[in-house]
Amino acid sequence: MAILPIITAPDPRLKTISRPVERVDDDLRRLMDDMLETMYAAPGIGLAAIQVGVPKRVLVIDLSEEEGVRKPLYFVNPEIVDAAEEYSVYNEGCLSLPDQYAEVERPSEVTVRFLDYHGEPQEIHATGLLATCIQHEMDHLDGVLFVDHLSSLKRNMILRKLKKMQRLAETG
Ligand code: GNR
Ligand code: NI
Repeated sequence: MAILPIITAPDPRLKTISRPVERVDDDLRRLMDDMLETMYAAPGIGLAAIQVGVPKRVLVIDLSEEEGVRKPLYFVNPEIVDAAEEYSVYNEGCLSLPDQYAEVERPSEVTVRFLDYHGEPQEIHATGLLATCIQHEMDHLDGVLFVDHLSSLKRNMILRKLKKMQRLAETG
């Protein structure tokens, strides 16, 4: 397994619409293993393939809180087949927008259809943080970042802060 570099904004690759996966094979499982290791190392609770530069409709999530107990979830070609009319607000972060956070409103519950690690079709009903995280990751598959849900004023403030931090990190 390998830890891959994570792409950060304003890299234009983050705006890519990722392509559906045609086959869940060993190459794809290797990518999912590497994504999971990259996510744990970051650390983060989710990661979409485009964040490591691969434009495939693949994401990994692990919300387990207990130290040393891993409960990875793998989603290939995920589709939201039902969403609650109720919304909930979560203070979101993103590994592609390091150290930036903002409250984002999303449907509080979603039903998601996808292929698992073995290519088997699955359907889950997600609530709470899992529902939020799945929607955040699925946005990445369509080139959307959490700041795209904010007013342009808030979005530009965050993107400017990020650029300033990146500049400071470069000049040391
Ligand atoms: O690690 C992450 N935390 C997080 C917190 C609230 C809502 C969404 C997320 S996902 C994020 C990792 C990431 O950027 N995934 O794309
Ligand atoms: Ni993200």
